[in-house]
Amino acid sequence: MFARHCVQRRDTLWRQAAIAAGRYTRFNNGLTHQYRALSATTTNPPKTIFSGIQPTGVPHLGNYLGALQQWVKLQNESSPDTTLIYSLVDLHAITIRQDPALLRQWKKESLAMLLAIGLDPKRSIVFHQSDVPAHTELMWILSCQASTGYLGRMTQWKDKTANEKDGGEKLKLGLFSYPVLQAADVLVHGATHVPVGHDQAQHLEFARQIANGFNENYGKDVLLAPETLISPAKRIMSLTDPSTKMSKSHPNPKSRILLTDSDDAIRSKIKSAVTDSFDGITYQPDRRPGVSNLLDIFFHSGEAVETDDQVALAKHLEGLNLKAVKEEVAMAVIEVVRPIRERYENIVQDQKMLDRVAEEGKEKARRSAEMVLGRVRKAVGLF
Ligand code: AQP
Repeated sequence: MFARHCVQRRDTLWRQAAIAAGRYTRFNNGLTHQYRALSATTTNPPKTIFSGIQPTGVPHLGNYLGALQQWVKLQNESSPDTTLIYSLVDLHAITIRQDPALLRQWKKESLAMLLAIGLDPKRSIVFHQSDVPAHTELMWILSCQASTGYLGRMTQWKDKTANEKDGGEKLKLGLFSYPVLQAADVLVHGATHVPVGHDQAQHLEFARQIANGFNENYGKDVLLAPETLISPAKRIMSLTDPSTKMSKSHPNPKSRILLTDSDDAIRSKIKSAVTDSFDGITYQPDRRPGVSNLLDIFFHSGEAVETDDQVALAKHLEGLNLKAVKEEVAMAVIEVVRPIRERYENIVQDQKMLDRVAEEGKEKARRSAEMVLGRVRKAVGLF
């Protein structure tokens, strides 16, 4: 009875939030098997999808296959009453010192890139995180609940502090506490589902725990613990060091394929990707990380590949040598990147349109965040 009551209450809250944000746009599309769970029937409450990307440079193939591609898929395949909110998380970007002029430029370019990959600002709310102060206000309130012990055990924090020799003098508070901001990003919009790459799964678990802890403390169903949607392309690895993930900030530009790379650049980066000297083509991520990463990239890069999984793909490529496999992989990646790059080159020139999209996104995202923040303020006694 109690559970049923909660479901109905959430249903109403989601609907109210969706109406407040003007989310009942008509949208027409079929659903793939993978995200069938997200199709709202008349009996299910509407879903809210939220995700973000840091504007710290041109997104790479790992960002695309691990996250952005899913954002577009969700946009195109979700039921009409699903709300989609995608943020350029510039406040996360400054947890590491950024050149202000460069950050400004990256913000603009990243917005253009989100449109180039296929996000439609009429259907999805696309906005800069710092345009919506509710994110930071909720972060502060949640910071007063968050355990420093839990934050200190986060893998990314431990990785970043592992080699620290001067007692943490150089480590900044923002880098330690950004999972709280990430939790606020998601919770303030009442997100039900968060599509991310595997590296973000632990942070999402933290967001769920903080939401449940908050609700326990305040005895109310104020925050909603979201589900994590891990993309099928969980973790695309660096081309030069396949033991680490492909990343925007890696010092070696050959380690990643950018969504703005030319066909030749893609061919050359894949050609020089680190592999091994074992015979044949096999999918063994532990033993053959480089070759397996190329198979992952190939498998997730195209509908042309008609195999069930990467092991089957390796079998399919059995007769080829590594050079020929790299050429195949490069062709598949070029097919993915080329149309995005071409759209991007046009969109990034249109400053007026980009300003308008950012402004509209800001207004919609502010409205979307109002309801949860209002409930939280009331729950903790701020009004
Ligand atoms: N290599 C990857 N494979 C699969 N998914 C990935 N993601 C990032 N790298 C990979 C997913 O992309 C989304 C946006 O990531 P982000 O920009 O917010 O931050 P990040 O995870 O720190 O990405 P980078 O590219 O490595 O940036 P830097 O170098 O600036 O830290 C997330 O959903 C992430 O999971």
